[in-house]
Amino acid sequence: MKVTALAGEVPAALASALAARGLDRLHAEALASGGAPVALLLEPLDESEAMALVGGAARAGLDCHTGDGWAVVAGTLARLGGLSRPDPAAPLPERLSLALGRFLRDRQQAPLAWRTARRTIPLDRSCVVGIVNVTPDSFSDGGRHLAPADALAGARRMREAGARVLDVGGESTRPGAARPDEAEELRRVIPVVRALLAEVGLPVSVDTRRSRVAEAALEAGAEIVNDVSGLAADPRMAEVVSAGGAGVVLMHMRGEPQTMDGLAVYGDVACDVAAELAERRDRALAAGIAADRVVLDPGLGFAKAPEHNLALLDRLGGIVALGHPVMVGPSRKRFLGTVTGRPVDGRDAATAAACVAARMRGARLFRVHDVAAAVEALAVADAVLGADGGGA
Ligand code: PMM
Repeated sequence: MKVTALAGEVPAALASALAARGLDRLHAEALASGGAPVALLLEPLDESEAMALVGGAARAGLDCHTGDGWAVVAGTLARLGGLSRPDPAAPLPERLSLALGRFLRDRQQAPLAWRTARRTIPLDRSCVVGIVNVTPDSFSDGGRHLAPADALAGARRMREAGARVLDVGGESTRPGAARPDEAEELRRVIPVVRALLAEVGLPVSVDTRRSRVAEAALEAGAEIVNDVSGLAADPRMAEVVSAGGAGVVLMHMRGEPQTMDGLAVYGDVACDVAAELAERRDRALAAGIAADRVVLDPGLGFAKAPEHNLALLDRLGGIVALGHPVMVGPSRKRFLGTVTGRPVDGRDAATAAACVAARMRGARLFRVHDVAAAVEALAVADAVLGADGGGA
């Protein structure tokens, strides 16, 4: 007898092995998806919930470890489905079955498109978002695009290189940066949004924490709001996004760019960031923003030490499982300098590598300065992931 490890991405490997042995592809994929490995941390739990979970997990054939107020359950998706199905003989406490049901629903939703104010952006392949910073002081490209004509020339090159969205920002959010007032931010951003829409023809996103700037940009034709505060900085922002039907990027950050470095303290960074982003997402949905307009972003470099950024890239699955497309913005950031020893202007290859790592963990959108390098690297990642028929 021959034993072959169907390693790597388990569902894709399983589906291919079954399809190669005569099962039709859809049937093979359905069977294989149940074989996907899952490991869940549940907390806080009271004692009766923990006891019920231990019993339910044993009956469902899942591994379960419990501690003080928490439990870890591990096994396959199919077995987790078994645990969450109502069992009249031994029902799970309601809070537990609701939480498991929500996890399974979100995980299933794997959206392959992003709805914005003007279109639906397909995400069956990687989407590279080109950065157009109209700031005098952004850490890597400050001053380069300050004049609309320069912004336009840069954006045209990004389009030729394969960018599918342009992200325009008028405020530098590097640690400790001084904030422009609202009038100055509007003065920087709005003419560039108009010029890009008239001349470049790509969807425009506005990178702002101010509702007035978002509103003016949407009126000018922008269709996405990229808010590094996750809608927390301005109480009107959620309403503006919802009323404009805009796509929205909810990025994780703590505090303000001026204070965030002191807040990079985590018990378990991947779990903490996923939980804090889930809260932001829930608030956005409660404010009337449709789920299919929401993209989540771990906020690399925002209230994160270098090792936090690396752990977040490796464990992006916790954010992907929340059921929204995921964006990452590693471009030229300090943690890449820590890894490679390169200065800011020598980090584009490292940026492309970080994008590929994130793509392998399920990210779909990549906010970068050097579009050409990222597009090329991600084309390879997309091809590798697509090579098995299903992809990730
Ligand atoms: N990083 C910066 C600014 N905006 N938006 C999102 N969604 N994600 C990011 O990682 C992010 C962002 C800071 O980088 P820059 O000054 O080079 O634009």
